[in-house]
Amino acid sequence: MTILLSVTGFDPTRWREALLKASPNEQIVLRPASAADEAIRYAVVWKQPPGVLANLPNLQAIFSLGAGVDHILADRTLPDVPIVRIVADDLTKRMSEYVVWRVLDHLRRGMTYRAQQTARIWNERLQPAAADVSVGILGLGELGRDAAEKLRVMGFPVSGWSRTPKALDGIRCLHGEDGLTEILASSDILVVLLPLTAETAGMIDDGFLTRLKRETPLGTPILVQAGRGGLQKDSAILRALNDGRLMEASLDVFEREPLPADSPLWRHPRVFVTPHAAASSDPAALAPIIVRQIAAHRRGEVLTNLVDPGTGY
Ligand code: NDP
Ligand code: OXD
Repeated sequence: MTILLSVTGFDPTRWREALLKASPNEQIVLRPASAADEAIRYAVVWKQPPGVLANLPNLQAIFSLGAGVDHILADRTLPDVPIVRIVADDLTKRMSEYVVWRVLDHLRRGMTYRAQQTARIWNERLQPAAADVSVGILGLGELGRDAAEKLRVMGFPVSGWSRTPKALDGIRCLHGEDGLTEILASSDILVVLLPLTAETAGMIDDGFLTRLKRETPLGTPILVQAGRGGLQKDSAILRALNDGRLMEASLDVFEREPLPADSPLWRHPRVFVTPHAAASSDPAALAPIIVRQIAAHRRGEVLTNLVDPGTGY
């Protein structure tokens, strides 16, 4: 049986090796494939070039190399087969580490103290307690729920926002348009862990940023964005930083990636940039999960972590 591996944006070698290590008897082919298209039963992809999956008559499922699937669904020639996304402890823990890291760094005035260190300024800043700083998380899925729980344990009052209603211990759960208004108006630090879909595309715009709180214990609100760059208008975030609607931002994702060298976000003193690295997909941890799913499917078991093409996540 043959698995097609189609990857854009990074070298697929580590994935190929990890897939083969987890399943030595499979044939893994890279596009352009050397094997006949009829042999290909499964595709494992990250940002596959459009059309690559269109003419595989025996394709049974597509696996995303990450949690998000917007990169797959963007292909208008996609065949009508199930799409499976990554849900894995390894990925979830990495994202929660990023969120806790960024939230604590903002809480403990990391940006200010780094600037003070450069200028050799000894000046202790007002330090609110975690209990006095509310964190709102947009997206209460696999990643948002874990981050919410870890922040709650650290003493932050945490709210979360999702599309459908939720009930989570110790977390204020909001949904729908009224829920969005409430979470934007009440969060001191806003964390975004939403998928990119038709509903969420471009939502972090001027109007959204104007709905944020005016004053917080840290000054004005702080944005931590690790969902997808397509959710935001980079220029709107810059305007909000410059006119004081936002105090600081940690951005892991951008409208265009890699972030263009001339983007003012690179050199903004109150922006912390990471290169879409909040939760990297680690081949050694994730390839065995994909291979186990493929093996189970071949035994006739149902696939899990399926994407709903209707909602787009
Ligand atoms: P899930 O599918 O588990 O969760 C998505 C959450 O978003 C759900 O709570 C869902 O609501 C909510 N949601 C979706 N659409 C809307 C909407 N229109 N309004 C309100 N809430 C909405 O995804 P994950 O938690 O696993 O991952 C989230 C995203 O994180 C990925 O799609 C990907 O884009 C991004 N990501 C980024 C990484 C990085 O390194 N920067 C790494 C990994 C993922 P409901 O619960 O009601 O369905
Ligand atoms: C993902 C990502 O979706 O790495 O997993 O962005």
